[in-house]
Order: sequence, then structure tokens, then C-alpha cells
Amino acid sequence: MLLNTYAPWKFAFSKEINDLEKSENNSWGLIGVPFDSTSSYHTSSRFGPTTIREASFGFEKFNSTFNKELDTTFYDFGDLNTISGNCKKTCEILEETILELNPYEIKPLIIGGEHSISYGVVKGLLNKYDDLTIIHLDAHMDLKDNYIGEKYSHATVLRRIHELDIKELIQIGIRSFSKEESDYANLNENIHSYLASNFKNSKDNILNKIANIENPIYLTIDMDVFDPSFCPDVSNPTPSGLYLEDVEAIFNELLGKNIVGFDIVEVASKKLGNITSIAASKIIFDFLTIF
Ligand SMILES: [Mn+2]
Repeated sequence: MLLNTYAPWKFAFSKEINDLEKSENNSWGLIGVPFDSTSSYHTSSRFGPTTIREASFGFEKFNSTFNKELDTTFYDFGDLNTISGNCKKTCEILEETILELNPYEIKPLIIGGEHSISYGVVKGLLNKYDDLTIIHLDAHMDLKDNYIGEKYSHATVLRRIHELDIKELIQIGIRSFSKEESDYANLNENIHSYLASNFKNSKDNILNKIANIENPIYLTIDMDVFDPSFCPDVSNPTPSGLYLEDVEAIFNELLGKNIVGFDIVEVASKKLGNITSIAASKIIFDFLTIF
């Protein structure tokens, strides 16, 4: 039986804070969002914040991938109070939480939960930044207008985000979508969708695209962007995905850029120590070490 309470374990090496006024500049604030009500295949991503935090205790503070010690300040605020079965209300609570953080120099790092929650984070951040570029790593476009009649769903989340006033949407690792979604991406000049096969054939094009971004960036990683051979515990596993090295290449291209928020979503397992949570935790470690 998995322990899942509203006082979950904190992420390894995170700092405690009682008064936001005393927060450090350029710090990150971790918030878990244990919500998985619209998942259409494997459920359990509500346990993501718990299993990913638990996996964080397996890592050293020194990061050999980037030859750097983790010295970034980050706070773990625990889990959001989600409304099971109500995606829209959960996103509203998340948006209000982001609005509370906005006056401070604490950037949100969200641990999902299913992908639909990214909407609440981006909506909150658009209150502070008016020209966001969204970098979206996913096997799926998530650009459906509705999914089985639902407007707010893990399969429609990037459509809802695109309808907000964002500057640009860059999708990487895509390999599963409908004709409607592909048409929508082609019709909109500020959507750039790169297939997972593009990352193998023309990686430099994609990295160049990232290198040229000058405005604030929100990064959302659906863990199903990775190959299910090493990330099988996701809601919708899809073969022929990316590898950790590919994300490291993207991270290297993002060095020095203004990343204002990050979420990692769709880890779906009830088992502590599952390999997908370990990979997600490693990505959070890498991210916090270099940004
Ligand atoms: Mn996906």
C-alpha cells in the first residue's frame, strides 16, 4: 500500500521555508499535483509526486552528467489540494497557487499528475509573462479540441494552452496524433511540431530552433516522450521514443536562457522504485543542477 498523504516526503536536498518574503532570488518551488482523473489508459499518475520524490533519495548531490554540484536553492511546498474528478477546478486552484508565487523570485517546478494540469500553471504564469514560448516534450500533440466530449483533458491540454496568448509552441518527440491535430499544428504558424524520428535524423535543426529562443520559456515534459523500454510506467506508453541523452542535449541548448517554469507529468505507477520515477527524478536533478 502506497503512502499518499498531504504531507508527503520532500524532494532530496530541498530547503524549508516558512516565510516567502525570505525566499532567495532565482530559486525554484516544487509543488506536487496528485491528480489523474482524465487519464484514458493507465491511471495512477496521482502517485507521481510521491514516487518521484522517493526516487530522489537515490542520487548524489554531485551530478556527473554535468560535472557540477547541485547548489541551486529550491523549496518543496508539498502537494496541491486537488479536486478528484474535476480538472477545471484543480487547474483553477493551481493557477491561484502560481499567482501567489508570482510576486517572488521563486519559479514553479511542478511534479504531476496527469498532463492536463499544465494549463493551470501556464495560465498563472501568463499573468507575469506575456510572451511565453512553450517547449513541449511528448509522444502526443495533445492538440485535440475535445476528447470524448471533454474540453479539459490530458489529450487537449496543449490546445487549451495554445488558445491562451502564448508566443510559440515547440513540440518535440511526437509520434502519436490524429489528423485533426496535425492539421491544427500545420494551420498555426506559431506551432512547430517535431517528430521523434526528426530528433534522430535532423537533431541540429531542432537544437538550432531552441538556441534561437530569446523570450521566457515554459518547459513541459510528458514522460511518455521517452522510449518505453526504460520509461514504461506512464499513462500512454508509445514505442520509438527519445532517450535521456536527447533531453541532456536540449538542456545544454537551454543553458543561459530564461526558463520561468517547468513541469514533469504522466509518471503513473503505484510502486516505489519504479524505473520511470527514477528517470523523472534524474531529470529534475539535472534541471535543478544547471538552471
Ligand atoms: Mn503524452
